[in-house]
Amino acid sequence: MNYYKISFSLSRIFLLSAFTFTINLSFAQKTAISLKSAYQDDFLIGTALGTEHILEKNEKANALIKREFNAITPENIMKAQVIHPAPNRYNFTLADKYVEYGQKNQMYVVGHTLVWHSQLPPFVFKISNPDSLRIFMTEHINTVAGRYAGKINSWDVVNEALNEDGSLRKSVFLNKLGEGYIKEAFLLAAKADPKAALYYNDYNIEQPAKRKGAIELIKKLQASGVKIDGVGIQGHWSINTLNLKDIEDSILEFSALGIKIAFTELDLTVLPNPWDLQGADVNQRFEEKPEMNPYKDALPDSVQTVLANRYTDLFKLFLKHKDKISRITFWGVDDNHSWLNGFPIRNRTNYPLLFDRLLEPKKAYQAVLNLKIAK
Ligand code: 9MR
Repeated sequence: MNYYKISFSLSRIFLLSAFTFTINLSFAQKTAISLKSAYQDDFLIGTALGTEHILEKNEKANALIKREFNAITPENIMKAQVIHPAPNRYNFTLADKYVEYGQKNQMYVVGHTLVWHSQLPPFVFKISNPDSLRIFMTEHINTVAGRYAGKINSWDVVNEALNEDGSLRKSVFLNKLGEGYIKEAFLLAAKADPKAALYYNDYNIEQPAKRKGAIELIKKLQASGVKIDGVGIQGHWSINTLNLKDIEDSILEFSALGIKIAFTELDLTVLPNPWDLQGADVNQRFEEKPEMNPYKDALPDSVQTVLANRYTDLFKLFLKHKDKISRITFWGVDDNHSWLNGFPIRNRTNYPLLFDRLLEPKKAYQAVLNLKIAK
């Protein structure tokens, strides 16, 4: 082979590999440019929207939401306190916009939440007799779920009805209506919006005692003929205490009930938690101290890596059980928009999500995406 032939063959090899590289690149770009496209055959990928997102105030955030997510949950604006502030008075402005936003962007629209002991309008706590509370709950579900019937894909019908030991939380609903209120709520929701998938949603229900309580609750509902389509495991976890075994056991046990599992409010706190506080009981708040806010200016690369690794572990598990999982929703769009900057200690700088404060993807984002690109 003379010099020309060799160089011709070499350049062919070079061209060919450059071509293959281009093909690979465009394949990766086409199939995995975003979370929602990377995971399109597995489960929905959602985010919680705040008012600023629903009103499309920030162009970059808006583009990010549309690019990355195919499911949305309203972080606060459908809670009774906001949507039903006074007897017979409803405030649908933001909820209407939220539902429109989901529809115009072909997103899976979640309703959050119909019955919750927290973020209730003050008048509910003044109701003294059971009949009036029942009327409130009935009208609330009929009006809210009824208004968006056919437009909401799934409702968190009852939120956080359990204590950590698996017993029923002594909420205003349990105290006045007895445990039947949960069944009543599901029946009302099914009637008001027959097409919506109906979920029970709670935090820490991956942990054994509370999980047992949730399973009992769901079994009772099923035994009485109530439609329940899924369970929402919120997923407010920590990079230091993430318990994959509990999560996997929960996926298996809940799925054995014949319902879907959604991870509805996923975030991983990176901040110290000396009281071993877990979950999302919004009544727990603690003192602000500088040592409790160690990453005030930036997240060190080492912690960034731990966060990425924890998310990798989680998404590997989710993929392993993708047939049982309907949706993974992050509780916020970016680190700046996270309730964990204010809970359980106010004014901290937390980094629990996949996008940073400048709305740029973090190492954890790439890690979650890589699980799909690498295949
Ligand atoms: O993220 C929400 C935060 O902005 C509110 O102040 C808080 C009030 O209760 O609720 C937060 O969302 C909660 C969700 O609705 C239910 N599960 C726990 C979430 C975190 O507290």
